[in-house]
Amino acid sequence: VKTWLIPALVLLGLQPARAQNPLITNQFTADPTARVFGDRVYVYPSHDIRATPGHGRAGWFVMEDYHAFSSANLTDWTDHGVIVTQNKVPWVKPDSYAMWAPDCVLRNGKYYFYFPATPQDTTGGRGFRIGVAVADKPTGPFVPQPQPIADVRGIDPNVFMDKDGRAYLYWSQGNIYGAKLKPNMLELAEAPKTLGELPTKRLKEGPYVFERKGIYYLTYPHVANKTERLEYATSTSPLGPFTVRGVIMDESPTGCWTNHQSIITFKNQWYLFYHSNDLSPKFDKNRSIRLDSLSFSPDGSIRKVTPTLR
Ligand code: FUB
Repeated sequence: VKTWLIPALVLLGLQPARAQNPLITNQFTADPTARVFGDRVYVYPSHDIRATPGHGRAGWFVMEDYHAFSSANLTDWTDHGVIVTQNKVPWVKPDSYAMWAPDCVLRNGKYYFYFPATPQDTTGGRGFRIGVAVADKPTGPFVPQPQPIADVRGIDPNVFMDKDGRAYLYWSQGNIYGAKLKPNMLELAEAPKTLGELPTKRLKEGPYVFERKGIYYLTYPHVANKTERLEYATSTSPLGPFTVRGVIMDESPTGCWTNHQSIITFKNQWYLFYHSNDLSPKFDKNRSIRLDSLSFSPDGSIRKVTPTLR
């Protein structure tokens, strides 16, 4: 479609078809956390790469850094380049290729980027820790903190900023945990707790919390059958107790074992960001981020989202 024709087609109600999903085609991307900062949507995904001899484990997730992307129209995306890389974070085990699902939030003019990785120092236990890097702009430069967050072990950090100014950190380690953050955004203000009656069987991970009309929504991928589907629970308080409500997106029609979500409102429309394996149909550890619009029923329940085709 000629660019000059687009406004006329929109006016006539004939929205031209424009490539949308997957959002990023110059690299593999997964676990998209979308945030609205100013008049743009920023997306902070994981960055899947392929293992090469001596670099990462073949057949598994291989992730060494994070890029940030932004868009003013959800169609044209700018790649702002690498914002955090594994061998420049003091506490991360070199060449561990385990920079899994991140998040980024704005507080008092500073951008706080939360990311999981495997540490050099495994005193007190092996497994993932969660770190923070801080910047003055959403695209960095981000300065990593010298140590991971104390008393947190797990993956998939998510930070929810409530309207009263309080911030909460959520993460997963078999179960989903949450705790209030101190105003410095770098330390827990209290002991972690579980969040209520979530599914007890099979893996659940990737917490993402948002609030709408006084209802707190805890969304998470859960392996209900073979692959992860996106489910949600609600509460009247950010740390629960949450009650399971239903399914946001069914299991992958293309067999992608993981999914991972974030939900935002932008220009009066709600959107679900998630991932699939569009650019790598035969290897589901090389994923691609997607988005579709999302809506609510009058009682506040989330209407199920069907992934759009490419
Ligand atoms: O991307 C690596 C892991 O796969 C994430 O941390 C999980 O949420 C799943 O998407």
